[in-house]
Amino acid sequence: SKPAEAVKNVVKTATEKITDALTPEVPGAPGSAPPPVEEPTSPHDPLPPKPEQGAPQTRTPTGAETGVPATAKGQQGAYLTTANGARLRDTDHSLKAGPRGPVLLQDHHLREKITHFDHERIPERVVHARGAGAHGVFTAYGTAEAVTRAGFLKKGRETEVFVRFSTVLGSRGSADTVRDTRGFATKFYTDEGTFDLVGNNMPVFFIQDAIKFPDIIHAAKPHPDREIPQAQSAHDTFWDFVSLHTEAQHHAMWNMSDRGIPRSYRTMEGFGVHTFRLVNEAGETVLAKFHWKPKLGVHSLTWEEAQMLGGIDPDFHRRDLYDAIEAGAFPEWELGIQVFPDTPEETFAGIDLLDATKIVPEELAEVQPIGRLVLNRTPTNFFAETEQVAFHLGHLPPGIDVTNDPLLQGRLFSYVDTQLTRLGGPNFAQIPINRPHAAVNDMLRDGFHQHAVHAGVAPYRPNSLDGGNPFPAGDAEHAFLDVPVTVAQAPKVRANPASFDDHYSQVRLFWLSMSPVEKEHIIRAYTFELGKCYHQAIKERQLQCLANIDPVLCEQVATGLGLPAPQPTVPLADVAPSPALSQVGRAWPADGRMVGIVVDPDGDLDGIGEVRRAVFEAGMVPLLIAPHGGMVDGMPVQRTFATGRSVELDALLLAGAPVPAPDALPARDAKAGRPDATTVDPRVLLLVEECWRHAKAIGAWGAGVTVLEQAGVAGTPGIVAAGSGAEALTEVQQLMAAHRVWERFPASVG
Ligand code: HDE
Repeated sequence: SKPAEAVKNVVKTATEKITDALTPEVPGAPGSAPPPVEEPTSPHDPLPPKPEQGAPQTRTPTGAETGVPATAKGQQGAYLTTANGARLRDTDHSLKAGPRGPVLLQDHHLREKITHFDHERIPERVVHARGAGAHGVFTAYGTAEAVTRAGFLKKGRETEVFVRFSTVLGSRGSADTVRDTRGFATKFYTDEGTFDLVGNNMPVFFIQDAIKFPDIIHAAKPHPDREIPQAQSAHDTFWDFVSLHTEAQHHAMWNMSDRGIPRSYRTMEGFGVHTFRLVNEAGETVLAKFHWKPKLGVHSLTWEEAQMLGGIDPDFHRRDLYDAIEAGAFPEWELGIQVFPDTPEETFAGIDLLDATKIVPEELAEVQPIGRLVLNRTPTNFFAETEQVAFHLGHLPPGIDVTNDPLLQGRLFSYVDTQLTRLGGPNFAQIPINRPHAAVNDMLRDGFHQHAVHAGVAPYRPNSLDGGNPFPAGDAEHAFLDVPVTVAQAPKVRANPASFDDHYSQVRLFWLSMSPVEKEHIIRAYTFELGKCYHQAIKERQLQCLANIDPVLCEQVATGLGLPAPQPTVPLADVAPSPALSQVGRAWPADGRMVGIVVDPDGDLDGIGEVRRAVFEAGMVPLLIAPHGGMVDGMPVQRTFATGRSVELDALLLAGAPVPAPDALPARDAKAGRPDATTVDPRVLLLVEECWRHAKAIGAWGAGVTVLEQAGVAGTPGIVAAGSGAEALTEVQQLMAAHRVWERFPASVG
């Protein structure tokens, strides 16, 4: 069903449902099911599938609708069976020669169960191993019709999609919030064939030519001897590569910026990175770059939050995506394109469009919206869908074609190739999540895991035995068009165009586009990452690169490292900043933000219910935080002082000043030399201190105001001491539009 309808049909608002999901089971609390009293023993059918779990499991390997319910490939019937459907009496005891005897080789159930288990794992992706996926719908505005013949971009067309977000460097079990690039890969199941837009949350890449991909990845992955560090770029081999291959400097600075630690997958931009070629009905072509713009704005974590989350909630981004969709707070993006004339030079405003280390600033070429993506369904099974989904740059519908970008050209080879090992053979397109929604009539046959039962005898062309089928299609039948661009008569060389040698001007452009606070974060990130390197020569070489980008940046990082700042070896580029690159200075919607409300069950509870309701009404998620679980004044507690940490909150409201239990954390305050602090529970003070450090808005009323005083934050920017809960919330909400209270961060660089 359409997302809008789905939203309307839920009785609770999305954020009410998120709050329910975050509420531990408490008898009587809204949203929590009563715990099962005893193990159910009377046979009944498997649990029903989640609502709206239909495609793509309901497609055949050739794309036809089967009408088979999604569960058909999963569990059926009430009774335990073998893989072959024979019902079983016992799955807990091996077949033995007497209760104390040896296990018999004839125990086929034991062997089947253990053999299957032994082979449950497949190789993780060589990059982007850690990910989270979701289904959704893409609706085209029709604004791209003039430049592309792609049917799914025609006005009003709705196309099912599957999106997989990922980190790049870490293994499957690594933390979500590490400093890294994020993958943003979208599979559009169009009726003219699947289109995979396999992008990242950064618009540039480390290298210009795919032949260097194994090199950069070998350098960035853990060191081969000890296999550490996991999911990190803060180590010698990464900075060795980046400082020696200076084309990587631009992408490296994006990673060192706040873009490297997104707040949520829902608050990331996405970029196709390469320039593509679009072709319309008339055969006219343009060059284009794809952009995803998140409805909620572009937000990041602070570095300390990211590090804390690595321990407190390593699944933070995966959980956030799942909770939001399950609750009906569907994440949304607009797809946009920058369009450039398809000239023989393949440049725009002097920028080489085939160089994936370059952007075209939005101020020079506007991002024109062409459609809307809504993610509205979580996967039923992580392995079947998120793990087995296989993207490929060559999955293109008619109307979208590739360019000669040497990075793109290499990717066109790599993505199919890697699936052969990862998914065990050439038939991965028949795995349910990968099945096209367009009818398939190929001449590919046999191979491991062949699921189709192909009829006919003549999988070749031309043939006369299968009635000539399949037939080639033309324009009238929407055949894919390899745009007949002229290929230059040129000598075979292993070389780049000269324009690819400019490795610094756009890094400087990015740096100059940052606000002071974002610059400060970049300086700290470089200082941290290089500080984690062992070899001084690598630090010095990277400082040289920074000097070529900006002397102030270089000096600040050099000071942090305790090394001299070198002079630039190239003239500093004269570039105009691109304000669109900064995340600071704009107002964003508050939808789905988390607001913690600290309550004192023994104190004044007046007005808390209204504030909680007002948070819901503002489209945000309230989390009640109390000294213990259960219910407070008829409201369920989502977090206790033991389970709640500041990092999952976007703002904090203090409705009380809970005192510590007499035996709680004894010697702490005496040690800190502030005996007066014992009047407020130190865990609440920690919450306030962290929220303050991470530049979150904090509001208090009633007894809560004393907490501000005891935490030593009263009267500082972004702190609201109000007369009532309603007043506190209103002011906090205004502060939240800027995402953070940026003034609180020191910014030494103008
Ligand atoms: Fe990838 N990349 N890549 N990459 N990439 C893979 O394919 C590769 C590049 C990106 O959620 C692999 O199925 C080469 C740029 C995403 O399943 C592999 C080069 C961009 C994902 C591969 C690049 C990306 C991958 C590993 C240099 C952004 C995850 C598993 C030319 C535009 C997709 C797989 C998912 C995955 C190769 C560079 C994005 C090995 C050779 C540039 C989002 O085929």
